[in-house]
Order: sequence, then C-alpha cells, then structure tokens
Amino acid sequence: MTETDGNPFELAKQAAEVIAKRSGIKTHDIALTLGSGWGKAAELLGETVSEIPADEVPGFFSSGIPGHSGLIRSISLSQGKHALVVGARTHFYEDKGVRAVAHSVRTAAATGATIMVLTNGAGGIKEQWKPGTPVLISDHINLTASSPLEGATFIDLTDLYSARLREIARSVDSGLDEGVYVQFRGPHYETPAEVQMAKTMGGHIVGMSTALEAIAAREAGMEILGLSLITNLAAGISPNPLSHKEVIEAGQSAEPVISKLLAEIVAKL
Ligand code: 8IG
Repeated sequence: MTETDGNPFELAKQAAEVIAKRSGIKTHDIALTLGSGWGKAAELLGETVSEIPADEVPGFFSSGIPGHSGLIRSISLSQGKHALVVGARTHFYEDKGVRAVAHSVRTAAATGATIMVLTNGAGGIKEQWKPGTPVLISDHINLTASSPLEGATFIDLTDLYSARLREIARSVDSGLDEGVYVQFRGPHYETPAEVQMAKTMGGHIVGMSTALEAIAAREAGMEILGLSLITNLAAGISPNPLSHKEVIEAGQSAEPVISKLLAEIVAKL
C-alpha cells in the first residue's frame, strides 16, 4: 500500500470488516486511541471481547515503539456499548504518509463509532502541570504543514474538541485543566525557542500525534474528546533536558490514576 494506491475510506472499510468478523461485534460505539501512558486504561474500561494484532488488520502496522502496544481491542462497556481500542497509532514522523496516520480514526468511524477519544503523552508548557498531569485538549495548532484531507475538502474545525465531551470529563474530575495542543512533526522534541514560539502562538501542550487524527475524525463525522498526559515539561520550561526513558517512566507512574479517570469518563459517554 502506498500513498497513491486505492481509496483510504475503502481501506478503512476493509479494516472494519476484519475487526467485525474477528471480534464478532458488528458495530462499535466509542473508539479510543491510547497514547504513551494511557495503555493500561483499556483493562479498566470493561470486558475485553477480542484482541487482534494490529498488523493483521488491513492498513495497520505494528508499532515497534517502546511504550506503544500494537493491539486492536474490542471491549464491552458497562452501559451496554462497545469500545474499540486502538493501541497502534501511526505517527506522522514515521513517514508512512498522512493516510496511514488517519487510518485508525477512519477505521474507527467505519466500525460505527461516533465518539473518538484521542489520548497522548505530551509536553506541557504551563509550569503548574507537573509530569503525570492529565489535561483536556480544548483546541489545536497544526504545525505539521500537512492535512489528512485530500482535495478540496473544506471541513469546519470550530469546536473540534467537543465542549460537550469536555464537560462530561469535568463532571468526573472537576480539577481537569485544558489547553491548546500544538502538533509538531517530531520525532525530535522541540528546542526551547520552538516551545516559546508555541507559547506565544497560544499553545499549552506540545505533541506529535493528535491534531492530524482529530481533523480526520471530524471529517468522518465523529465527536472528539482529546486528553493529554503531560509526561514532561516542554523543553526550556524545565531546566532539565528531556529523555524518552523519563517520559515513559512518568507515564508509568501516572498510569493507574489516569486509567481510572479515563474509564470513568468513558462510562459516561
Ligand atoms: I511524551 O515535549 C511527549 N511527546 N512534541 N514534545 C513533543 N512531543 C512530546 C513531548 C514533548 N513529550
């Protein structure tokens, strides 16, 4: 599969068919992409009905990144709904093309999901966000110079990160702060000057994944909830340099708390 072959929506439909067949679940209601630090949440959401290695589903790749699992799970929720949990995100920096980046949300939509929960590990620009703090994404700035949309597809991104869903999240934890997510291409972290630029532009969170996925999810007609786990202060905000190992460790120690938070939010969706 290359960037120019076929139709991305057709590929997503094929992926959804494989998921339906192998899981025995005809339609899912809610989909979640679990980023760094959020992986354990899947177990608390409900009962896992099926687990499929991502690379056995059309258009997905196994991740190969430490801290990112590569499973597509179907989970039955207590309210009688089904959640699709995608543990295999393709990042823009992997250079597999923006279609590969959008594939998980397009597949989620093709399985019937109307709500897309996008989670990530990210850097924080607000000093009061200690590593391990979960925050809601209120809006984004896309600095990838790319879009998952092809051709003259004009999509409104007002209220991209649903105010209704953020309200539900705050009904679970009234202390949840929110901020504007700035997506850089990565995979390098930012320079301190780039973090200052993001801050000046109105950004509060820096990451490498969610903005492009959210655009594709909106195109697919889904309502979006975005959650970042601040695993590190962005470069230059903290005096210490960033390391991927520390990012993973911060995620691991926050995991029980944010997993419970996410499960409680999903139960109300
Ligand atoms: I975890 O500081 C994580 N992901 N761009 N910057 C960017 N992505 C991140 C960061 C960060 N931390």
